[in-house]
Amino acid sequence: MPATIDLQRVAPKGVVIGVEFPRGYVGDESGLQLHAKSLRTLDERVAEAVNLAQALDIDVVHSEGVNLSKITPSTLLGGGVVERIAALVKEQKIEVVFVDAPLSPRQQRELEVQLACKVVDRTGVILDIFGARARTRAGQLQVEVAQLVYQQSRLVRLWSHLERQRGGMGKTGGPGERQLEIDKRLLKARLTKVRNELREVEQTRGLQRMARQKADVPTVALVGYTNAGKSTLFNKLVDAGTLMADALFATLDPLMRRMELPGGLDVVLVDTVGFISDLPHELVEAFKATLEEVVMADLLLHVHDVSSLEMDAQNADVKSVLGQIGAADKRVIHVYNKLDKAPDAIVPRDGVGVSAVTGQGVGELLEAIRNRLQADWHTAKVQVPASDGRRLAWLHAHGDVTEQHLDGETWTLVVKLRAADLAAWKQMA
Ligand SMILES: Nc1nc2c(ncn2[C@@H]2O[C@H](COP(=O)(O)OP(=O)(O)OP(=O)(O)O)[C@@H](O)[C@H]2O)c(=O)[nH]1
Ligand SMILES: [Mg+2]
Repeated sequence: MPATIDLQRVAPKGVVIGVEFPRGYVGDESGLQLHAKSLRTLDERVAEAVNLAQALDIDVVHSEGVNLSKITPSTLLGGGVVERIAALVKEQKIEVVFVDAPLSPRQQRELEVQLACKVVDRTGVILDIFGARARTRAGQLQVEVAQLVYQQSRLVRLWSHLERQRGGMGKTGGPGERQLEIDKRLLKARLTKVRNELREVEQTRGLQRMARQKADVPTVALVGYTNAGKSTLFNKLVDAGTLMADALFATLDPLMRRMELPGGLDVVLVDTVGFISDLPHELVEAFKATLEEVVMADLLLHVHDVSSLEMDAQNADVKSVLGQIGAADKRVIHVYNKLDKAPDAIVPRDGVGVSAVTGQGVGELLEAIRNRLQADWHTAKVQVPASDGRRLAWLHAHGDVTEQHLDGETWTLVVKLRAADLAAWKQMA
């Protein structure tokens, strides 16, 4: 997988620069668009950028926020800032400078020349994090597509895997063809190959999803800002062995477990990638497929971190991504997590307060999931002869039996059924 930053190396020294754009600025001549104004202050965004850099094992020795009064087209940052950072790079032997903004290919190259070190922008960093954390084939392929598309515009360096493949491709290009043209062709070929493979993987996933739908197993997807505690809660709920880490994006790919809710309702629980502010649009595109599980889910659990000072801004970011992938109108339960860390937090009435670590509130959450999934089910009181094992078994398999008692030779049951199952039951009777 192509990576902007070499993860094999031990903690390269880095500098992080947050950027405040001039008022009213919406993009530059290269067509790069800024995302909607963040609710975060410059300081908060710098802190988040430092977290991103650390997630890539960069040893951040300096970070700062820069207020741009005007845009310098060639380098984005003004000459004074560039000079100052260049001195720091030299003095501290900095290997990488992370500018937390969209840089045009030209700006990135020019900054690399003037700072005399590697320069990465927000999209590049997030792509690398996603790439490092991808755990399923589909996730890896999606990140690679996004990376290839990103690199197509900048081709600043060649990747080893492309070079390796070059050997097998025979003679590329006529004499005098520029290296850049060859690179572009290799890149395009690779993109086609990865996209094809991705299509195959997605087809399989689609088939699996259809099988689940046919079996009437509802899907419940955990969504939320990165680090909200989704994977921890997922584990608490299903006791599955998901990777957990106090790092950004510990989960990249949807991870699914089938589980039984108290009362016997089977669901598939899906853990998903953490959302983040200003998700590069390349990634929103690439992840539409991964997030398809979210789009197709019967119910979303939107996990919030009540201990975070940024809960409101994160909430807005998650809602914005849900809107972008077409999942804004899903049924959702708001889950307010990490109550153990913020015991005085006020849990909004529409939500459930939990601690994924201590297990507080988890029983209530399971109950809420079941109630929401069954909100449009019908409750029926039915009587079945005790000898009719077939129909009794059918009821238990398709419905949620909440009461039952045997009176002589007849079972009386109170059972919740989907509308379609109730109709089927009536046909059988
Ligand atoms: N104190 C406390 N810590 C929690 C709780 N839930 C999660 N954490 C911690 O928060 C950190 C992030 O948890 P994860 O479950 O990895 O978060 P996530 O939402 O899956 O993160 P991404 O996969 O990166 O989006 C870990 O260090 C957890 O131990 C909680 O209820 N209380
Ligand atoms: Mg996770």
